[in-house]
Amino acid sequence: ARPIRLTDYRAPDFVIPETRLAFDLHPTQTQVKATYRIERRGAADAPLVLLGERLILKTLRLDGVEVAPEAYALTPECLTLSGVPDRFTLEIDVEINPQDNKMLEGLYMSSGRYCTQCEAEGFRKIVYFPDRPDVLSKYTVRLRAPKAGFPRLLSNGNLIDSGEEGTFHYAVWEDPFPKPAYLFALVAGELDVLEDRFVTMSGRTVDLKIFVDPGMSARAAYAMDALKRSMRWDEETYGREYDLHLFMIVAVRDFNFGAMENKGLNIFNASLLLADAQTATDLDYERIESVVAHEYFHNWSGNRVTCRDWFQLCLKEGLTVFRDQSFSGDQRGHAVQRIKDVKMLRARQFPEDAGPLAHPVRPAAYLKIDNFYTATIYEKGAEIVGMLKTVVGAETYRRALDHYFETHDGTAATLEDFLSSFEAVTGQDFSPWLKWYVQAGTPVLSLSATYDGDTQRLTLTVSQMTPPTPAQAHKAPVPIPVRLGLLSGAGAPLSFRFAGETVPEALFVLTEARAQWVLEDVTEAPVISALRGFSAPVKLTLTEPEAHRFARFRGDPDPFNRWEAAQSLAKALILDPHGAAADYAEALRATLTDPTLDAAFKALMTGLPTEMDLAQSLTPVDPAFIHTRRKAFKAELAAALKTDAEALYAALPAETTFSPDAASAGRRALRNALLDLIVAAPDSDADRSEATSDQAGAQAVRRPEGEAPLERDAAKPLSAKQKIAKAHYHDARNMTDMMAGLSALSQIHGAAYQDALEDFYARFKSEPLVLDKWFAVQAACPHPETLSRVRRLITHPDFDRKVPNRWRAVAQAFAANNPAIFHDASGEGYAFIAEEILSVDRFNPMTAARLIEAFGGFKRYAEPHRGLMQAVLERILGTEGLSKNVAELAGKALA
Ligand code: B3K
Ligand code: ZN
Repeated sequence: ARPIRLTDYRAPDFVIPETRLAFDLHPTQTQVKATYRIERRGAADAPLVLLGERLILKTLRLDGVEVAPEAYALTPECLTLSGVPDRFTLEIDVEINPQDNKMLEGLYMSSGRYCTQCEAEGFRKIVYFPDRPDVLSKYTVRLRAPKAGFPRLLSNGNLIDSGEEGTFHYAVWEDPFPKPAYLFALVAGELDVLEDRFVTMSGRTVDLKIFVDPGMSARAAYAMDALKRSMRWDEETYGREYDLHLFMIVAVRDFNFGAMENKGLNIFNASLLLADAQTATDLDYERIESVVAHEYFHNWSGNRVTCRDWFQLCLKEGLTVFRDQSFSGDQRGHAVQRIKDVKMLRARQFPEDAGPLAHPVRPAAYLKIDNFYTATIYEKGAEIVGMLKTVVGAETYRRALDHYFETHDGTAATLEDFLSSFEAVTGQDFSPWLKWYVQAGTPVLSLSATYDGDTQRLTLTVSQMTPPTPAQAHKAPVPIPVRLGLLSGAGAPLSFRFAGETVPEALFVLTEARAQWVLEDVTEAPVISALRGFSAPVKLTLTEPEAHRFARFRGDPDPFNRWEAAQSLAKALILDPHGAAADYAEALRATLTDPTLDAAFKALMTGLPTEMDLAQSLTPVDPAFIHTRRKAFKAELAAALKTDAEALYAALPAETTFSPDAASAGRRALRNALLDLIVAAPDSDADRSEATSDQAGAQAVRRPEGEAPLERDAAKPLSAKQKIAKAHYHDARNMTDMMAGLSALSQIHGAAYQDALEDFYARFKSEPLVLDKWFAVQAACPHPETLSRVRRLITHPDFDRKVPNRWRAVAQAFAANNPAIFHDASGEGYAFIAEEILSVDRFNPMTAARLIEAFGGFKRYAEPHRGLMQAVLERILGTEGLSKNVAELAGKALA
């Protein structure tokens, strides 16, 4: 297959100002009739090329006259008409089969309902069209279906007509805003609705409707609340008002990813929309809030101003992620939000940028654009917008964005257009920022300091280097904003003079490969607190005594750097085979007992770096060493803090009434983080007998299928921590606490865990979203027995590969969240995931391909992992009938 390249971009030869679609919905034989008004813009002899896949072409009429088969060319991917006039009307009738569509792209059925997913290239699976984002058209859509079973007929825009035809009915929708085909959507079926209203800043009333499975509308209340807050926030923060009279969201169970911003008709994965205390965790609430906001914000950043081509994907995604992160920060607190966002960036984007799948935020070529909905495009893209805001300041940023939205409204724009808006309002040159978009790799920022006590001068020498990445050997410097402050040796803030002013901190921007910054009036040899708030997505190296990190851990006024200091200390101590936890425990004790810090922040401070985080700091990666060392360090930390943790835990009783607000969620997060620490403590002498359960589990891997787990053979008394975890689970009044209890039990393993799993299943077997959690917790359990358990889980009657949520609950949870077992030296974990990828690739390549990432960094691993992972990738790549999606990623991973 030939890659698509950015440099090959050509403006379309034809535009389609008007599109009329008529759907006669049928599970296996849906008839689609399209009528386009077409105008030539390119060369007089350019043929009209329409894209279409898996369509049965019925008729083709040009200006009302049937086109003879010899006048057009048809291939499995396109329909070409030569010698067409400069202006004409084209009518196309096709037939499609939604029920057979298990790739969940185009028009498909989910739980007996019709729904669509068009981004990026799904519209061509509905009807022939120039399916590219720079062809914007005004849509009028007629839907027709039996009244029975399909009482709701929804599409984009406003409902302009509806009526009945015997046992059938129809609805006609008109979207007044020209849009690219990827934003088209329809939904038909039986749905309950939760309704509300929003009055916009100019006084227009917008009807808000959230459609869900019958009986579930109460669970949409939180999403509705989040939607109204998002609408208000975008008005207040960006001056962006909603533009239609109606805004609809539909929840579906079968969805390849999170949600989709179709104009006026967002479609969501039900897992990111439905919530109540009994079925959703605080993390679910948090994600619902941010995804509802994200999709809503796309109405401006993505829909009103869209992308010229898919290479500009980050124009809408990076900007919209930055907007949703700012929103969440305003709703829930910026310090905690920033830490969570950076954790996510480091967990997903940094490894991507350091491995064979590294690509620029604006890639130069692709085989399947689906493969580029990556952490780099989304998260690194958001970081670039954040840096721009940091350097120009909040007020100028707002003016630049106003300029961007006003200048490009109704058009398909590029990243250059985005940067020119900053140039327009500042008069400065922003072209150096383009390097962030076109260069892959995470820059390394090195900092060293010399202090002269006589002159009270601190000289900082800074330099940057971006490592080579595939197809990019040499990198130019990028602009790096560095927020920096100083602390005294005792950990108190230390002001200094810079550029003639005495300041508590300063913002420097490194634009060259190296620079020196001189800080004056520095009254003592300071502790440096650099890159505050993680002011740039770089890896900072700063050689300094351990005591400096402890000083920041204890008292950096910048909460991000306080957390960062703790994390970097923990990382160093865990990876050092002799690292001891005593000092770390002291500093954490001070944090946990500090009354000025909020609970959510303390919860984050209590969490140690994950095994995935640690893997990034060790070459070659030895997953078993990381697992063992982390467990040992955590046990030592937990033992040192046992009394405090238990007292703090007891002082935070479970709340009897549930509120999803940030403060309540923060208290639950802290209580659950304490539980996690408590169960990590080694057993006391009285509980020693329990220690055998680990060994029993290890043997269980080799136990013949169907035999009862060994640990259940003998009824052993529960250890003290098992009792705590068990009580936590059974006393839980909400899903957050229940899952925390279950996951604590999974860490200890043993009979109490198995009992809780059975109890959980019995309670929630008819709640698919909750059952996903039941599968996921088992797949992520770091006990060796999990290797055989995942094989049993895929034979469970509730397991279904065709439902992406359920499949990910096992496959993704295992491959991404269970490094110790996924990387088992036997290679069984790799083999399991390879088989899963290949099974799902047969019908849903987009979803299957995402799991290739699990093998992406194989070259960084020690043997036998490296060789085993390589063999698995080779086996995948050598499989006959492999999709383009999986082939592209597996091929790159091996290159
Ligand atoms: N724009 C969609 C993502 C589409 C993914 C297609 N493979 C959701 C979002 O980012 O808001
Ligand atoms: Zn998005």
